[in-house]
Amino acid sequence: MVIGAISDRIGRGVESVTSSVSETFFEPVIRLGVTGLSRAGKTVFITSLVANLLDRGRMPALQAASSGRIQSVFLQPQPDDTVARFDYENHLAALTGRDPHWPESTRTVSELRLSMRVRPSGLLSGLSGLRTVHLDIVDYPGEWLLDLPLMGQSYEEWSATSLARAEARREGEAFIAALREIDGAAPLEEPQAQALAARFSTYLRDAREAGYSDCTPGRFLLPGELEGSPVLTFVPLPQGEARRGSLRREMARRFEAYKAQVVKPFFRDHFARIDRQVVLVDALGAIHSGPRAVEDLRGAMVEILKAFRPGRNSFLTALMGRRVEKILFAATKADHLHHTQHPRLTAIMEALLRDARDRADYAGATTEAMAIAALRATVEETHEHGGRDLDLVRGRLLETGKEAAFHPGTLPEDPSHLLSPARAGEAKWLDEDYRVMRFAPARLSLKRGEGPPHIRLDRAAEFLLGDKLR
Ligand SMILES: Nc1nc2c(ncn2[C@@H]2O[C@H](COP(=O)(O)OP(=O)(O)OP(=O)(O)O)[C@@H](O)[C@H]2O)c(=O)[nH]1
Ligand SMILES: [Mg+2]
Repeated sequence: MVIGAISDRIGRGVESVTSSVSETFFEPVIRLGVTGLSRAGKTVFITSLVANLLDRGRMPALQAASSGRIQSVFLQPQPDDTVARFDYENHLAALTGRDPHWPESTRTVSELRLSMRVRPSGLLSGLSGLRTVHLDIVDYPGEWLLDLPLMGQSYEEWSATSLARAEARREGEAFIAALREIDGAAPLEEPQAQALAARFSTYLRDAREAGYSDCTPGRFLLPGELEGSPVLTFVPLPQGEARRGSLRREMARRFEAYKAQVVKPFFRDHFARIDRQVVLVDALGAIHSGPRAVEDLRGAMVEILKAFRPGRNSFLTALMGRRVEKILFAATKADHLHHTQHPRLTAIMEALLRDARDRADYAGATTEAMAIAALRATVEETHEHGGRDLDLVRGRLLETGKEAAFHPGTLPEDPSHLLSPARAGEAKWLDEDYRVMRFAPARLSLKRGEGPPHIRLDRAAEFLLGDKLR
C-alpha cells in the first residue's frame, strides 16, 4: 500500500513537471475564469469575446490584435474531458442570427479552448517564430463562489448569519414564521425537513429576484442534479439542544455534507486552477432595485475578493496551485446608458471595488473596475425635452419587439451619493428613480473580419490577456 502511494505520487510528479515545462516554455496556457451571479451576462460575454478574438476588427484596444501580432486564432478541443464544452456556436447563432435572441440560461460549469498564434514583440520578435498561447475560458456561477465563507463556518455560525439576513429581508418573513412553528430538538421527520428546505429555497430565490446578491447556499438557487437530495435539504435553525436523531443534529450533518461534497469539489476542480478572473456584475440592475441591493452587491464583492486571497483561508491555501494574477470587476450591459454616463458607472464600480478591497484586506492580484457591454443592443440619440437636451438610448424592446428610446435616470457624478444611502440602509433612493429596460439583441450585418459590436470588450481583453500576448 505504501509503495503504491509513493509510486503514484512520483508518477504524477513526472507528469506535472513535463506539462509545466512545455507550458511555460513553448505553449503557455491562460485559464480565464468568467463568473457573475445568474443573468449577469456570462454567456453573452464569453460568446462575444470569443467571436471578437476570432475576428478582431473591433478590438483596437487589444494591442496584440491592433498591431497585427496575433496571426490567427482558432478553437480547439478543451483539456478537461469531463467538463461540459461551452456551447459557443449555438450561443453565437442565437445572438447574431436573422432573428437575434439572448441565449438560454446556463446552469453548470463549462469550458472552451481558444488557441492564438502570436508573433512575439520586442527583442524576441526577430529571434523566434510564432508562439502559441492557449486560452481556456471557464464559465461558472458566481453563486458557487459565494459559498466559500461556509467552509470556515460551523453549522451554528452559519445559522446565526443566515437567520439574521433572512430576518432583515421582507422576502424572509414566511420562512422565519415557519421556523417558529417547529422544535429543532424534536426527532427528525423527513417531510418536515423537506417542507422547511422548500420554504428556505423559495426565500432565497425571492431575495435573489428582489436584487439581493448574497443568497447562499448557492446550490439552493442552482441545484442541477442535486435537486431534492439530502445535501440540499437543510436549513438554518436557531441555537438549541441537538441530541442524536434530532432535526437540529441532522441539519448540522447535512450542512457539513454540503461543504465536503459540494463546495469543496468545486473549489478544488475548477476554481483553484484559474489564472485570470472576470467577475461580471449587473450594477445597473442593483441600482434599479434600490439601496439595499447595492449594499448587498458591495458585500458580495467583499466575499468574492476574499475567495481570491487564499493566504488567510487555510482550506483554500491547501488547494490553490497557483495565484490569480488579475481580477476584473466589470459592470455589464453599459449599453443601457448613453456614453456620457459611462464614466459615472465606472466610478461607481471603482468605489465599490476600492471599498471591497479595504474590507477584504485584499492584497495580491491586480484588480480593475470597468463598465462594458459584451453585446451592444442599443444606439444613442439626443432629444430636446423641456428646453434641455436629454441623452437617450434606443433599442428593440424584448417584450414587444418594438423600437423605443429610453432614459434610465441620471447616475450621480459622485459615487458616494449612491453608496452612502446604500450603506445607511435606506429603503429607497431619495432624488432619482432608476429604470432598466430589457432590450433584444440588435439585428446585425457584420463585415468580414468584424466581431459583434460591444463596448470596451477590447479593453477588458487587454487588461486580462494583453501581457501574455507580448
Ligand atoms: N443590453 C445588453 N444586455 C445584455 C448584455 N449581456 C447580457 N445581457 C442581458 O442579460 C441577460 C443574461 O445574459 P447571460 O449572458 O445569459 O447571463 P448569464 O450570466 O450567463 O446567466 P445565467 O446563465 O442564467 O447564469 C441576457 O438575456 C440579456 O438580456 C449586453 O451586453 N447588453
Ligand atoms: Mg449563462
